[in-house]
Amino acid sequence: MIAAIDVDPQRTFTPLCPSELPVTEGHLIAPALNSQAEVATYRVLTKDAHPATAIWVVDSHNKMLAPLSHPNADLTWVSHAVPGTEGFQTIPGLPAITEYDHVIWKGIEPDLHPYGACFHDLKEKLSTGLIEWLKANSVDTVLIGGLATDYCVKTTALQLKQHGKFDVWVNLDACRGIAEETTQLACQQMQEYGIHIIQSLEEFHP
Ligand code: VGL
Repeated sequence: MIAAIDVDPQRTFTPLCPSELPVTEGHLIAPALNSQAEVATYRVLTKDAHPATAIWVVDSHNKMLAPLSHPNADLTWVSHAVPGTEGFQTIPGLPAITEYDHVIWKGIEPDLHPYGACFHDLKEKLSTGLIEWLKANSVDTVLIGGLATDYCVKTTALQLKQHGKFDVWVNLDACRGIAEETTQLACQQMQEYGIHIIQSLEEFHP
């Protein structure tokens, strides 16, 4: 069975929320996510859900990406994806969350800042249950899109490959990255682990 996974397609990662973590064109991926879901049996949504006062929060963009010596929060970020704010909402054009087959919220603990959707912690000890849910539903192939390619999409794809042993496909047409250089590196790294990186759904041949 195939599952389509929409990784963090939230307004916080789009120009609709310029004071959070706007990713160029992040708000435009809904049609590509909807198309990839049509070739899958299941559709899963993951969402960042962060407290506004988490330990990794800084108050301006130029203080961001500073390394933290904390076991479960590696970098500083501005506040983003706070439940109850616009940034937490999914981008326009996606189904209501009740239409998905499964939903994962991550990052709710104020001292944890996970990127991947499979574990609550950076050390990958505390499962969110995503891998277990996919296995329980006989999923062997996952088709991933979302935001951002170079952080949460990359880490989710790597976790699904390494810990779940799924056949993993990342559909770039349904993703956008924060920065060009880290996005290219992320694609290289994913390919090294045996993940299929495809430009569009036409290249999906499970
Ligand atoms: C993300 C940076 C910080 C992402 C989340 O969803 O890719 N990136 N937090």
